[in-house]
Amino acid sequence: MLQLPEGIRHLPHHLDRDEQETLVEEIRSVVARAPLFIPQMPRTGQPMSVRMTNCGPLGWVTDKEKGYRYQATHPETGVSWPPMPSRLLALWRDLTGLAYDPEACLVNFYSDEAKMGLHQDRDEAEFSAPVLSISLGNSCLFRIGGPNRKDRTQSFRLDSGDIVLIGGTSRLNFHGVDRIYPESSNLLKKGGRINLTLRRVTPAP
Ligand code: MD3
Ligand code: FE
Repeated sequence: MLQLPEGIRHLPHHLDRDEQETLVEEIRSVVARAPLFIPQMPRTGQPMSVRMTNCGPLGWVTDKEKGYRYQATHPETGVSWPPMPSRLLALWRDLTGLAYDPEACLVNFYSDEAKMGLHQDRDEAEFSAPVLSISLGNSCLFRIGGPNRKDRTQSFRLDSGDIVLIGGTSRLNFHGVDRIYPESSNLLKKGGRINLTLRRVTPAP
């Protein structure tokens, strides 16, 4: 595998099986309070194949009318997002070394057929803070390019328990998930993959 772009740290199998199981239980509690929704592309209303929810003070949502944004409440129930589990805040603190908390944890649920097209994450007002990504369940083929859509991309596999820290000059790089590898993990009994991304949304204090 070639070298990762500057600012990207991949920590393979950072979480052991016990920690992964506990996190999945905590995410199940989040989903019980904030059900998975089907995000829609701005303007077209085209549904994404990934289902989503959030925890923390802010959550990322998207629909046909209002497009990509962060908001404090669930788009369908109108209820505030559940709090971020303290072990996620502890992971953020330990791995980023930052004194301030993330504001959003986006929970992406991929069925074995789901994928996510190449995109940039630029709906945050704070790009100096890193994004912390946690993979759980089936593995995926992740792709990352540069700051322009036409830039060369490289692909690598993300397995259950892997963490990726995205910071520095890579924060605005294009990236996506090309495919899920069915039956590559037995963490989730019904298959699929969960990805958690912890983010700072408003300017850091
Ligand atoms: C590289 N999620 O939620 S996580 C997303 O696996 C998203 O669900 C993917 O892209 C997933 O927006 C990838 C790793 C990741 C997250 C944010 C990034 C990589 C990134 C931001 C900039 C560059
Ligand atoms: Fe992204």
